[in-house]
Amino acid sequence: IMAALGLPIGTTLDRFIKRQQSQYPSAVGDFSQLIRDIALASKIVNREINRAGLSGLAGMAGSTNVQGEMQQKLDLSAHIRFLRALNNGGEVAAIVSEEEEEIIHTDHPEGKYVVALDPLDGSSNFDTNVSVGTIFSIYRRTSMIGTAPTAADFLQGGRRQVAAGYVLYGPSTMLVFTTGNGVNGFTYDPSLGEFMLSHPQIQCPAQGSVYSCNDGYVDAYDESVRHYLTRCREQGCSARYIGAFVADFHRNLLKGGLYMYPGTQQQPDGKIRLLYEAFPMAWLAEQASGLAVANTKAILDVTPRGLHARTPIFAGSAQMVTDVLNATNPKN
Ligand code: AHM
Ligand code: MG
Repeated sequence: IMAALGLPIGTTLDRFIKRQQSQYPSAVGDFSQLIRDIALASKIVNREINRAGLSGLAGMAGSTNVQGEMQQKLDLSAHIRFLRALNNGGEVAAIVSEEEEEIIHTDHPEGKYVVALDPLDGSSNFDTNVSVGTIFSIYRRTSMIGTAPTAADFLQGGRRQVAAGYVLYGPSTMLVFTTGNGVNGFTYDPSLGEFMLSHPQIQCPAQGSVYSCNDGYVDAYDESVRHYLTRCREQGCSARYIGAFVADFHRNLLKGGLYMYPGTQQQPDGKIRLLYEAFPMAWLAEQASGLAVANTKAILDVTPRGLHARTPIFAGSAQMVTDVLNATNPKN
């Protein structure tokens, strides 16, 4: 099957990136290298995750493994792996990570890009060997090359992303990303050490029969959201909630469904972070013909008010997102 960019299923990520770059004659390859760096870091994190039950990485930070070495919590270790790979690559001038309050400056102020990152999302799943993920979002910096990037480089808004995606460490490890020409999914072949194109041009079904939210919090949701959920149940929808955004989003992207983390009285902005969770996932959703909204507008049009700002989110199948949006804003 000729799929994305005229390349067949089974094409390596590397070839795919080369083909993509060849479409932009002026491209010098920095961006391609950046995607490779992310793939490399995710392979290393994948290896650690696979061995974590044995190596003691599943433990809390400060715990000691069998060799008596101090262990890092896996989310911290994933954070370090990504920082290192992105720093070594040289294309990235600064990074924002869920694991650190401040902007992290690399050794490469000449880098053209900045990256926002959740190195290990859903890490509360980790102790029990359930799926986790990495989420990333890339911008071309607006500050002058050669200087230290500032918050403004990261706060450009979701529509200014130049690439975004996630890695799902599940039964298979997958890299799913967009550069604004649709969404492509690559499955990791551990025997080759390569990501292979497996899900070209992913399209999210317009209608789905799954909703994903933390049912334990439903009483705290807005009445309109509760009504919408009641209607979902009456229509025979299933509930599926892994508690790892990447895993829940990925299932709904492929099969159709709605992921939501609404705001509540106590937490009007919910839990999901704009820069490295909501923006990248929202762009992926839109690129796959789905939608992602906050309370009244597209997530991608939300103005980020801080590096770690949060947003309510409803993301997935276009029809379901539209329905929940209409339920919450009946005058729309
Ligand atoms: P994290 O970045 O601290 O892991 O939090 C984000 C995670 C998402 O992966 C998941 O969808 C959500 O938090 C689950 O939260 P809750 O336990 O409140 O349902
Ligand atoms: Mg997270």
